Amino acid sequence: MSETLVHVASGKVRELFTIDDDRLLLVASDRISTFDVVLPTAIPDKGRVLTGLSAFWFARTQRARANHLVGLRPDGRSMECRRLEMLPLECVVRGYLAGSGWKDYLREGAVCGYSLPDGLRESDQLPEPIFTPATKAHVGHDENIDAERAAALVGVERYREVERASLDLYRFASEHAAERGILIADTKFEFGLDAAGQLVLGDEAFTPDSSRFWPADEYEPGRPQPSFDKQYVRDYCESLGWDKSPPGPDLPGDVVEGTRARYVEAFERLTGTSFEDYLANPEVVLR
Ligand code: PZK
Repeated sequence: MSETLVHVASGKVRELFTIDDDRLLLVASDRISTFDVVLPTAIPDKGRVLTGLSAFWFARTQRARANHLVGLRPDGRSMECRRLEMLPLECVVRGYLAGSGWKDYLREGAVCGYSLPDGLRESDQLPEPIFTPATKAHVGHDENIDAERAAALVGVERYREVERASLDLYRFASEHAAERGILIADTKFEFGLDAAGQLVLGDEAFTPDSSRFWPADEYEPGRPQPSFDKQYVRDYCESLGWDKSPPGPDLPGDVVEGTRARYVEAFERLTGTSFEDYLANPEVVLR
């Protein structure tokens, strides 16, 4: 009855293992990255919060779009997934102007070929959410690309399908989150194809690592927004004058505790489930 897991890939803060020919195990660690550097100090339970949030969203969107979730392990940080043929595209939806979208807008008045109205401020809500695909960079940053280049990577029909699926998912989750005081400024999906060639949502979904979560009560366009989850970490790192090259600094206990509390708060607000109940039985988020 014991199980042999073969390690297949490492992300910055997650690990991927093979269970068998059809299934993978996606394990979220407690590691945290900031300014693109993984810090030496872990945030206890961060991986469980992110796995629980992904599972919550997968369960709530499965009728609209199939996803790779097969089940949660009792540890709360490991998700059994269907093995897919992943598409070579980062599927980003932006509802607000931040990050590389803001930079591209300042430089060219457009993001991924969408020209936007003049006079937008940093963090402004866009007239409507836009699909802004990017290439998967193996080193360094993903590169934003226009629809034509993205369609060349996956085929024009598949491109239209991932665009529609991404926008539908974003509208659903951003409305749910906004009602609970969290703005999802933007988010990234990865899709794959199942054995029958059907488009399936993979990776993680609407976690604070794949999305920008902003506290709605502090929202004020015209400046960068505080991060719902990582702001204490960023502020602490900025206070040190760290040059943002590795290795990153150790975090003091109060920053660790404050950050853990923000992750748990995001989980509880979005899922409506106490984190304690999740730890006792992770499957509560699937109901
Ligand atoms: C897959 N990644 C990225 C994520 C890592 C690497 N369902 C799937 N089927 C096949 N492949 C993947 C998935 C998913 N999800 C995802 N690479 C392959 C990745 C997390 C940790 F190390």
